[in-house]
Amino acid sequence: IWVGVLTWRQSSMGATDHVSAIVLGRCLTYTRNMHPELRNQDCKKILNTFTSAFVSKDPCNITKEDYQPLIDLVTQTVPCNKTLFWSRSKELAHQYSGIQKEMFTLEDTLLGYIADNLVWCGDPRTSEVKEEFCPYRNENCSSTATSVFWTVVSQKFAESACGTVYVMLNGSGTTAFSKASTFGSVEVFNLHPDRVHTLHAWVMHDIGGVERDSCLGSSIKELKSIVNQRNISFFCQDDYRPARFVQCVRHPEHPSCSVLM
Ligand code: AVW
Repeated sequence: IWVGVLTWRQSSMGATDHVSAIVLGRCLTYTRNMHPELRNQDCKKILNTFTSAFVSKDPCNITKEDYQPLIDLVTQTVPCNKTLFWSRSKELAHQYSGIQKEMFTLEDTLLGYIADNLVWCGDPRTSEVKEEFCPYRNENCSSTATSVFWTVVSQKFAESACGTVYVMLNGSGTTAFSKASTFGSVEVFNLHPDRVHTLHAWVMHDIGGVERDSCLGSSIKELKSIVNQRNISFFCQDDYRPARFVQCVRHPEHPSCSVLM
C-alpha cells in the first residue's frame, strides 16, 4: 500500500526523496538495532499512521489533531534528568548526546529519529505523499505537515520530561534564547512544574567565533524569568565543559581546549 509513497523526488522546494522508505528504515534501525527494548513496535503501522496524518490534506493546513494518532501510537519514556532541548545548536547537541548516550534530544527518541531533517507533505487531490515539492512555511502557509509535526512532537517531548532538564543554546547567534523558537514557544511552556524542578541552560560559543550572547545577557534573563514564573528553578552555564570538549575535537589547539584552562 505504501509503495506509491516511495516515488518522492527531490525538488526545488526541498521535499525529501523516498520519505516513506527512509521513515520505515529508520524505524527498524531504531527499534531493532539502537533500542531493542522497543523491538515490539510495529514500524509499518507507525509509517501508515505517520502518512495518514497528512496525505490527501491541504499541505498548508495540517493540525495538531492530525498527528494525534501517531503521538498516541508511539509512547516512549525518557528517564528523568536525561532530557536535552536545543535551540540553534542542533549539531552540537546531537554530537554531545551521541557521546553522552544516556542523554536524549528529541531526535534520540523514535519519533524525532524517524523524521530528522526530512521534508514531507500531502496533496488533497491524491491519496499519496506529494511528489515534486512541498510548500515552504510562510504567512500564507503557516501549518505545514513538517512544521506541525515538530510542534506536536516537541510538545509531547517537553510534557513527558521530568527531574532536571537541560537546554543547549547558541551564544554566537544574535540571541541565545528566542521566544519565537520551538524551545521558547512550545517546550518551555509544556514542562510540567510538578515533575520538572530545574532547567539548566548551557550557552555554547563557537570556538574562534563571536560571543554575542551569554548567561549574563538579556535573552537569558527573559528565559530565567519565564521559567521561574512557572515555579521551575533556573541555572545557566556558559560553555559547559563536556560540550566544549566536543567542540575541541575540531579545534584541539585552541587555548580553551587546554586541560589547564
Ligand atoms: P531552531 P527551535 N529536523 O534551531 O528551538 C528538522 O531555532 O525552534 O530551534 N527540523 C527540525 C527538527 C529536526 N530534527 N527539530 C526541529 N525542527 C524544526 C525540537 C522546527 O520547526 C527539539 F526538541 C524548529 O523550529 C529542540 O529542543 C526548527 O527546525 C527544539 O525543538 C529549528 O529551529 C528546537 O527547535
